[in-house]
Amino acid sequence: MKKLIYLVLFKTALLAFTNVSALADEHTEGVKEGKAIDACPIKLKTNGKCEGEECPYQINLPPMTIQLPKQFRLIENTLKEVKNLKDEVNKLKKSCQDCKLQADDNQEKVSTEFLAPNREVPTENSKIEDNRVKELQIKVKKLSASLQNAKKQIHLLQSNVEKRSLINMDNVQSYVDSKVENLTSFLEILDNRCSSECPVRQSSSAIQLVQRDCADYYTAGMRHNGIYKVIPDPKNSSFEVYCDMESMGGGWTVLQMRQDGSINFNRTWNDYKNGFGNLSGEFWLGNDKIHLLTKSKDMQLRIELEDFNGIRQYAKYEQFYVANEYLKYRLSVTGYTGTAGDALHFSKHYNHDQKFFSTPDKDNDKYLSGNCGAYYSSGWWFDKCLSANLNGKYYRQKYKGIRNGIFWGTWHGVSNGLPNGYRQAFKQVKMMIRPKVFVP
Ligand SMILES: *[C@@H]1O[C@H](CO)[C@@H](O)[C@H](O)[C@H]1NC(C)=O
Ligand SMILES: *[C@@H]1O[C@H](CO)[C@@H](O)[C@H](O)[C@H]1NC(C)=O
Ligand SMILES: *[C@@H]1O[C@H](CO)[C@@H](O)[C@H](O)[C@H]1NC(C)=O
Ligand SMILES: *[C@@H]1O[C@H](CO)[C@@H](O)[C@H](O)[C@H]1NC(C)=O
Ligand SMILES: [Ca+2]
Repeated sequence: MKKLIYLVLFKTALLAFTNVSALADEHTEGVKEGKAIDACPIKLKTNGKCEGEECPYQINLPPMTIQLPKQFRLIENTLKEVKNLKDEVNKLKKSCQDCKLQADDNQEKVSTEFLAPNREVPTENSKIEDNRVKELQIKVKKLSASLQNAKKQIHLLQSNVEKRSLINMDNVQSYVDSKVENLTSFLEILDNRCSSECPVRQSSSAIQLVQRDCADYYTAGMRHNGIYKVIPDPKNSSFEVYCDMESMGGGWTVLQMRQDGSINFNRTWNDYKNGFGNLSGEFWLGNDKIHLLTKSKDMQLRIELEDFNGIRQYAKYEQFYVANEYLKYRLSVTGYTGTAGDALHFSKHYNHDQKFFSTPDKDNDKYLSGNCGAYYSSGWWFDKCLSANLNGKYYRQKYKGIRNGIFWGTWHGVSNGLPNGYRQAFKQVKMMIRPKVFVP
């Protein structure tokens, strides 16, 4: 019975086929085939050249609907994401082109206040700019190609959908995720490059010019002391800092301020990590922030001290860096000049350079029989223990007893000692940093 049906079916199909191919020329074949399929759901046709009975036959099945697992929605979403990424790349491309145009414009006129005042753009610079833009364009092209690739891969996946049982959805998902992540991080890099290489930026632009520290604000034309928001590392969030735009040429990011004793500096590791106090008054900016600021550019440190006799002196260090928390905020400080003396490198036995940060609740110091932070009630890069400590207690006048006040070991008269065992007190102390390359 079954055999008979197949035979009839086969014959009908064969008949249809021979009729069609007899009538059809190359041009109309598609249409006729369509009709044949409409008429009969199954169609047989010869495959290639053949002779007589030896013809191999091929069977074409009509369109089918296959229910797929709902995870395949992921692919759709990913496609959308890739599309978005591509749009972003195009935007970036556009804004980089804007950059180039602006660079060209700047050769003729130096206008907006956001342009670096001392950034002249003679032909040599513009060549460099040109090269950078070219470099960026190449990068963008590469990225586009990479995106295209990702798209192709996904299309391939889609067209291979019949073999879905062979595909582990988790693998597909993580593959696509990693691809998108790679592309995203690449975009971020491009974004950084573009914003750091583009001195002028329109507010309509997709990317904002990032102020990494107070020097960037100074360069952008800001001349008032006060609180500004900075982003030294685009991967981290922004935070506020106090900018000294008036002392010694301005552009200083203030790390620490002591002036009236209103803030207690006897604090925990966590407090020193995150910062404490009042940016308009006394404060410690915070070790994480200091790390980010000193990581983003080569920084110099300036320490200003004033005692209660009105004597003001300073210590400047050409290089200043604070490592991350994992490295216990290790201090790197070299290149002293100034009038206050180099108390951070006092002697072979008292040297704060390359020392870890310690607090009353965390002993990373070189003092084996105790915790300098607890003993002197402050957080600092203690050796064993100190020739300088700017986070000591704020005394309003000279004091006696344990030397736990603000201390600078090379201050005039300190080595001779004050009469009757008194210790020096400081009225004002300030620590601030500025990029090495900064030109006021
Ligand atoms: C993403 O980048 C990493 C490191 O460059 C690489 O090992 C990985 O294969 C990349 N993933 C894809 C899907 O390209
Ligand atoms: C510093 O803080 C610790 C812990 O709160 C406390 O025990 C110690 O007395 C404080 N030191 C001073 C000088 O206030
Ligand atoms: C911060 O310090 C400034 C100046 O000393 C003061 O005017 C302001 O009230 C302080 N703010 C807070 C929240 O303590
Ligand atoms: C920067 O990011 C790291 C890691 O996410 C975090 O531990 C650190 O606290 C952040 N720093 C600041 C200043 O937000
Ligand atoms: Ca110790």
